Parts: sequence; C-alpha cells; structure tokens
Amino acid sequence: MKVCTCLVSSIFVLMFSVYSAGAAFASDGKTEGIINCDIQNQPCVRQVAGGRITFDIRPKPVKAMADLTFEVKAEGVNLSGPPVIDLGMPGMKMGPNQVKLKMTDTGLYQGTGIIVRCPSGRTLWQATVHLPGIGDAEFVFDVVYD
Ligand SMILES: [Cu+2]
Repeated sequence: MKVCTCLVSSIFVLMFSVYSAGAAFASDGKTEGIINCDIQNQPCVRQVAGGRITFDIRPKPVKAMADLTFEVKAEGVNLSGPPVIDLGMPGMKMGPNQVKLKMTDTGLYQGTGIIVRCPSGRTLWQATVHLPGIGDAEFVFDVVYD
C-alpha cells in the first residue's frame, strides 16, 4: 500500500520535520508563500520555452487516496516524449510516487495516480513535471484529506 511507503519513509523525517520544518512552515506563513498552483479551482499554467504548458488534476476537489487523472497540455512547444510526474511533499522525504503520462491527443498527455495521505497531516504537495526536451516544471498545491 502506498500509505505504508509514506509511513516507513517518513518515520525518521517526521520526528524532525514535525518539530522543525513542520513548525516553521506553519508559524511563519511559508506554506502560503510556496503554493504556486490553485489546483482545487483551476488548471495551472506555466510559460516554457516560448510556449506554455497547462497542468491539471481531476476530479476536483483533489483528494488524497483517490484515483486521480493527471493531465499536461503543451501549446507552442514540442515535447520529445510524454511527461513524467514525480509527486512529493516540500521539505519532506516521501516514498517514490511517479505518474507516467501517455499522449491521448495532439499535445495532450494523461495518466492516473494516487496522492497518499501523509501521516503528519500536512496537505501540501508538489508535482515535479518532467518535460522531455524542455526541463522541469514544479507545481505546489494543497490537497484535501477526508
Ligand atoms: Cu509526508
């Protein structure tokens, strides 16, 4: 189970991050500052290499432990292959969680994956979208825990 991956890899990190990084995130407002993608309400757009990519996750609200569809749309840029997404949490070492996308239309890539529930209770997640031939785009957003 992915929960276990998160648990096992986070046990030692948790001991430190809950009291140090976790506290810092909560107390000085850094959490709000590093969110750069309002994924609960709209797709997130990033200018890259003379064009732009649009990143989206459905269905909304975007929840942990639910089957999610990840989508990347490339406009004005040609990717040399389908994007791969690494899911993680800022300031926290999580187990590997990668979503591989497939082209479903011209410039449109989709794949399915799951965002796990972090035992620390923190809801801030980061998607690092690897764009072949272009580079990485990072999206930091909040997910919903039921
Ligand atoms: Cu975590």
